Amino acid sequence: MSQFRKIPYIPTADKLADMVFSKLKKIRVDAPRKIKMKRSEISFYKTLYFRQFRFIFPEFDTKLTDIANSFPFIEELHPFHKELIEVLFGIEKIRTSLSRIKNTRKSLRSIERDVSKKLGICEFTEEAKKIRREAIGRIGSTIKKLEQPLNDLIEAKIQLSKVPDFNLFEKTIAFAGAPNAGKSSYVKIVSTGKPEIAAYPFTTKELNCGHRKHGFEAIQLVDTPGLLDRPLHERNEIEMRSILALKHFADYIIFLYDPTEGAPLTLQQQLNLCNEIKEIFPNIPILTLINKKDILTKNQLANAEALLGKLETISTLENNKKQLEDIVLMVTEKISEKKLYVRPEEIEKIEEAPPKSKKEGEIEWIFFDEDD
Ligand SMILES: Nc1nc2c(ncn2[C@@H]2O[C@H](COP(=O)(O)OP(=O)(O)OP(=O)(O)O)[C@@H](O)[C@H]2O)c(=O)[nH]1
Ligand SMILES: [Mg+2]
Repeated sequence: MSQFRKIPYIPTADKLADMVFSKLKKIRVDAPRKIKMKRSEISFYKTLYFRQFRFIFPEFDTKLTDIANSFPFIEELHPFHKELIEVLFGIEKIRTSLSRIKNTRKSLRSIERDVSKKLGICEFTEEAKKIRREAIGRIGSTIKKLEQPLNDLIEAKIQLSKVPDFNLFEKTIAFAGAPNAGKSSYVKIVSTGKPEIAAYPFTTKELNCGHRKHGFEAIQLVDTPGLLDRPLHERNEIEMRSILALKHFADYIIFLYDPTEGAPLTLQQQLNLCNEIKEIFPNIPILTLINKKDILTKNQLANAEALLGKLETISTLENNKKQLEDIVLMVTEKISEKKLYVRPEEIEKIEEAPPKSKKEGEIEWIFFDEDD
């Protein structure tokens, strides 16, 4: 599902220019012959420059086409990815970056037409050199203008590649709660997932996914970044990853409360958070648990129960694996069979016109030989 990891290398604008211009040195023609020196010199330079341009333009065109085509069609993405792109970068921004790359191909074709015309009629060596210099300058600054669009695509590729490969057909339990509540610990103990665990809040910044077998089926367990007690519109990009994962993948949510003293959110704030989740996702069942029972004092537990009601207490520690597994099993059995994911109606691909025998506007380079 994560097509973003398959996107090939996207160069920065400088790197792209380097990649093409650095190959120019390898394009050579034989030195002019002495007998027809005067005639040959201009012929030599024209041949050389025509060869160079015949290489440069198609090379940039191919590279830009590859970059633009390597990015998945936004219309065809899963709604989760679409919303994530919207939250992280803005869909419009990505679309604009892609169309600027495509438009640059047109600009380069226009430079190509221009330079071919000028070089074709030029009669003096100095003039040919000037035409080449100017053309290289124009190509360079046209590519330079792609700095921002290319950087945007590189950033999008990096960020989106971090999203795990969610399986849309597996029953999915997502873990939610305040930072430091023990979500990653839970997922790590009961699944193949290997999220990072640390004694400070906001350890998890990306979504993590683990699996475990349940009879003949596999269950998906999703670890999410911690959430704060604040309304949806104030949530940052990291929290929005959690919200979108809950929205698009969770068949069941396990919400963990952390009533210990060092918890970054008070119990009241954690309760508000849980209520907010219930409100946003009224159709996703939630199991609420009190975590860290191994270090809870009697007082802390009594206070927690006074506020939250009598909830099952757990500790997300390896020595309590059995209880954690039993809870997952119980929740899994409550999840009804998954409906197969139906792709949104295939939106007609906006494809470029099929190539004609000779592309419109394509220059037919005239090959000058020094003997001509
Ligand atoms: N004593 C005790 N410590 C726990 C328990 N569960 C988690 N911890 C500790 O609490 C800290 C946070 O655990 P994590 O699993 O990283 O918590 P998290 O909810 O994923 O945190 P964020 O990624 O920041 O949202 C770690 O130091 C864990 O070792 C528990 O049941 N008992
Ligand atoms: Mg975590």
